[in-house]
Amino acid sequence: MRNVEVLANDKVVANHVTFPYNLSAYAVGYDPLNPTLSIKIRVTDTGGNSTFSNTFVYTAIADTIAPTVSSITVPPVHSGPKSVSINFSESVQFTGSPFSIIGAGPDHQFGTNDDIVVAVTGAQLRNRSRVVQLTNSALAPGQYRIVVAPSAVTDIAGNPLSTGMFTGSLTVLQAPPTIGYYTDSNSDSTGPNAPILLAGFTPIHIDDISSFDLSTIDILMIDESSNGSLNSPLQNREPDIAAWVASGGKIVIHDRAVQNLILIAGGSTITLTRSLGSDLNIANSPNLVTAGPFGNVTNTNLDGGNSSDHGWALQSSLPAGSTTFLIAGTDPTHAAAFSYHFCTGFVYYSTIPLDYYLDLQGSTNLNDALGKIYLPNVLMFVNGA
Ligand SMILES: [Ca+2]
Ligand SMILES: [Ca+2]
Ligand SMILES: [Ca+2]
Repeated sequence: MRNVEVLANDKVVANHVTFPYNLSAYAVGYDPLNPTLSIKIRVTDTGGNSTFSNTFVYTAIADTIAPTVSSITVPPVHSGPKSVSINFSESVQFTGSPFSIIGAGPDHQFGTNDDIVVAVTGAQLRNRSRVVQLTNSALAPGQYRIVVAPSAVTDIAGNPLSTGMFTGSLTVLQAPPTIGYYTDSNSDSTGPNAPILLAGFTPIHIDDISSFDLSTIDILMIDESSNGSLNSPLQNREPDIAAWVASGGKIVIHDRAVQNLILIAGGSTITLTRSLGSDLNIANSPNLVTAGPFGNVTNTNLDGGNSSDHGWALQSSLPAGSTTFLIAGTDPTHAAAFSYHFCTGFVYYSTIPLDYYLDLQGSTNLNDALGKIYLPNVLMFVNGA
């Protein structure tokens, strides 16, 4: 078969050359004195031989039903939706540039001084003219109104959308922050995935730290699973990671080696001692890590691990303004989990061998306490820091 045509009153109104030949056409040119509409199909083969279907006869009636807006949609894009689509009840046409987008602005109210006019630079008819797709600037999270000028949009018969101003609204939600995680010496591990999801964030598994683009994530989480030194791919990225944190990045480190990982985040003055322990205790109570939205870390529920911590930082060596959350053993000068600002960035560091428990190799109690309470609390805290 070469093509299939639809004829209305003996005029070709649609023609398809590809399977499955779903044809549609507008019954335009309605004449109230002669409302009869005869429809037939013509099929032509590749040799040029054609045949007609039966003729179907209908009595046409004028379209007096005004079009309506059935929905307004935006694609879910992390960087802020573009291309607002206005979906209509039927095919429409418009003249000029009748579409505008108004943002409610910081006060979340329309009609106030901080309202924002979003640039609309184009409007295209899609899906047999049932959709108008706007070309607009990216929409930051917030509330918006889509405004259509009066009478500027009509159906094909010329019935206007509305005699007044049409407005429809949409809300653009904040995309959840993304957390890139890398388990040094065991980069295949997906152990951090579940706690990150539980905390409401988007996990990004970093397999290869050597080429990873840090600008694509909000928080970098590094678990050192080696008891010795950093692997060379991570070592080679130290300057990049340090620069990223210094310029506003947030990093969460859990370090089995308790050696030089802290150097990647402005910790060169910190005095570390590597010593395996099984007794963690709360340093300052309450704090957002130990009494967070996912439950409480207590003086006992992280104890008894093999090990619970791999040592400590000397409290007096921590950068000015640090906060200590957990101590190793009962000596208050032995910080096992702490945070500090580094330039415009933020650092959370702990000597807990977290990778082991996120890979569910410890007891169920410890795996749960670290994966379902402690780490989600840490991530919420760091995200809000
Ligand atoms: Ca109509
Ligand atoms: Ca406003
Ligand atoms: Ca304890």
